[in-house]
Amino acid sequence: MAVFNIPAVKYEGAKSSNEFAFKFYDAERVILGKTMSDWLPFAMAWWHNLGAAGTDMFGAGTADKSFGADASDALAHAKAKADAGFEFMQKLGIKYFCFHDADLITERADLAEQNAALDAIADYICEKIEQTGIKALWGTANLFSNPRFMNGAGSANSPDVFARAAANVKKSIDLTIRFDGRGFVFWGGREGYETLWNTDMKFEQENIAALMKLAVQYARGKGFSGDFYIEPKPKEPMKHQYDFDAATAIGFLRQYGLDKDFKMNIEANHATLAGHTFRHELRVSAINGMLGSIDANIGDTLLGWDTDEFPYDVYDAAQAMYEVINAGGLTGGFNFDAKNRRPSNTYEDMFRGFILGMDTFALGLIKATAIIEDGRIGEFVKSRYSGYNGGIGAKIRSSAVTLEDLNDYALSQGEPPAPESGKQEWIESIINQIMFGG
Ligand code: XUL
Ligand code: CO
Repeated sequence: MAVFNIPAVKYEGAKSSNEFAFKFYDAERVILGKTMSDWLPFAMAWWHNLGAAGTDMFGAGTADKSFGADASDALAHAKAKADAGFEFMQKLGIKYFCFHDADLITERADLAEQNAALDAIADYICEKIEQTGIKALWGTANLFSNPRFMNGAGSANSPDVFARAAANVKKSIDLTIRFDGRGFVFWGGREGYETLWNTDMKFEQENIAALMKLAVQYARGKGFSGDFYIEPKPKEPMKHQYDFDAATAIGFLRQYGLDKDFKMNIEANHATLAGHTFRHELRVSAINGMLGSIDANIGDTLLGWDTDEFPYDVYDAAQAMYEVINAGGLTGGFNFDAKNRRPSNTYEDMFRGFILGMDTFALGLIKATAIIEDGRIGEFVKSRYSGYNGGIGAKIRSSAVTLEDLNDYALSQGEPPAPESGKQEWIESIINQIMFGG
């Protein structure tokens, strides 16, 4: 029996006034040699979509996420969530989901009981995967909600907590493999500190790396060939989190020899919390060969926390897609780590959120493609560096000069030619022309 009283969502075009239709996301439309659905492997976040009921610091939930089950019966509720989730993804044409172990079924304190409960719901989810072809984009272990992880997981001062975190990672890898996942995420929500007075930062970072190494060894031994991801975030819940931003996380991976197995999972709202743009984090990841996957959402410039809103800003999405296209696409996908606003509390709103997000990224893809095909900006960027194509520039690029050579060159040439305009305003008006010129 269907949970949602909404038919499958179809593409109807920009003029459609059907609120349950896509205006821009046309899965089969070919853009730059690939279909939209290949460019945009969308994923549903199990936790927000099937779990988050609108609770905030000031009040109880507003949405009913029982999906018709008795929420006190853990397995019945978990199955109802799975039923709702697969129906929802099928109706939207979404092929992937992302999950934490703890999202799948109510957590038990006892590890053996917890693992048995996870196995029971995993059997059910595997049947759904078999029936629908929908699978995991990535899995992860929730190493931040339970009070046992209050001092961290990999970074915990207690080896017993470290061991429990490792056990949860092991189980989450097993589930990810069973769900045919493309990747496995580490988001270090409690891997950081509240005060340096009580913290051995070096010790904690070495231990986080050790946990990641153990995870890689185990998963590779089980035949997992997907990517591992770090999902950087600078703060929240901790005052300072070690995976502050992409540059920091990449440095960490290189320091501990993890860079061959890991890439970045970049979340838009985490980028802005770190004082960067979403696009900046994508560029840093891409130029280091580590752009893996995206948690697609948006923050609010007036608020200082992770609001996890559905992305609606086409200008922002176009910039993101410009980076993604230039990087050749993602090996991961676009996970809507996004939730409805608290007053958007109906089942219909779940659809509205995804239609908004999918259309926003479809428009981003269309507009970024237009910017690339227009060519003016790409050409201009190339021409800005063209001085390096020959002469002294080519020698600098091929490391064929010494500092003394450059000194001699500078002496002989006199004052360098006047610098040329960076033409930012011209570029920005081209962007507006392409975005809004029809
Ligand atoms: C928290 C966040 C997480 C990760 C997975 O800010 O983004 O949901 O995506 O643990
Ligand atoms: Co996220």
